[in-house]
Amino acid sequence: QAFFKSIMNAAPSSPTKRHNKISVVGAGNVGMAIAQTILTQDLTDELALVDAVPEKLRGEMLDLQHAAAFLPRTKIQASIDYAVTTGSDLCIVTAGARQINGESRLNLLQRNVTLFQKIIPPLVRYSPDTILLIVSNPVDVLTHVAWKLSGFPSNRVIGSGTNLDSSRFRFLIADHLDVNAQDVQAFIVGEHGDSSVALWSSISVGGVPVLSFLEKQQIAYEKEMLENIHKEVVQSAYEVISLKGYTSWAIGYSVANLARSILRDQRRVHPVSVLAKGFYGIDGGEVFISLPAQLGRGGVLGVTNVHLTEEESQRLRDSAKTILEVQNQLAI
Ligand code: 6V0
Repeated sequence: QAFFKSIMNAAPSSPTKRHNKISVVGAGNVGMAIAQTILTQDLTDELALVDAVPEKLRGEMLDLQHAAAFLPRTKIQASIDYAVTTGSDLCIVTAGARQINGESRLNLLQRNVTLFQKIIPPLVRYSPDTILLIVSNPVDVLTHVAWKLSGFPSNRVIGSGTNLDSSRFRFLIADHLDVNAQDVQAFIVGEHGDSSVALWSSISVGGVPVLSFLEKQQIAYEKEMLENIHKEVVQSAYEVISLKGYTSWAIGYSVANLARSILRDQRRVHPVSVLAKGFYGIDGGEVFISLPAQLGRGGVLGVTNVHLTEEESQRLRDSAKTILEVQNQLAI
């Protein structure tokens, strides 16, 4: 305080921007990549980390705090006690059980459901107005589980979904056409996983629709080439995991990008997992699946009415069916 004695009569500083708090549950590879991207991008005033392993959690907290001299000012806290998340505007869940050798995907999922039964209720209790952003896999089913456990309206429960798949897709298209990935508008929708759907009909680069441009110019393109780009997107997570053991940086940037749209009310459109019942002919149950959705301070503000070809909407409905089949086998 002594440092400031001479200017103590100055008008008290009034905060001009809203105070934000983000909590990240799960301080593993993905949670920490998200945390560090959020910090470097100055997206929050407070960051709370929660994990089940106290030593690792404290180690991660200290390691980030020690970077304070190089970062925008952010209060960083961590605890195994959910009280640390009190008053969060956004809670990001990345906690997940690891697959045991020979374990079925369904068994792993059931274990993650049990985990969510411990995680979601305290988050809701300490931050009743928060927005939940689910990242743990299988993300679409677990977003549905989180929605059920939270009792929140569906606009406040979002899954990171195919936001990452779409950025991989944009990178590959940009690489192929030798343009900037930020100029490529392209969406992968549906399940975050093997049955995802590439929306070829709506891809544009700098506002130019790609497929109709190629057709008008009579530039031959092979449907197979397009399918291969999509296959590469589906394979890319497996490839990164087989090479480095997990994925982290791209999911970190992708989730920070969602956090920015939500907390700064950017109203941008992202392919994320939302309650999709009734959209694009998806019926037969309450299912969370990725659709291009507008995100802002209220969470999901709407789903865009993008034109889908008959083949694309059929694939989307099939993708929803795949998720529902898994979901229906779960005990929540
Ligand atoms: P990790 O490195 O094993 O981290 C998981 C963390 O969760 C660990 O630190 C655990 O201690 C912690 N944890 C376990 N149980 C609890 C609990 N009850 N409460 C709090 N914390 C707990 O895994 P990693 O970080 O690599 O992946 C986390 C999850 O993200 C997995 O389910 C991945 O499949 C998923 N991903 C989702 C992606 C997406 O696009 N949606 C992308 C990448 C990974």
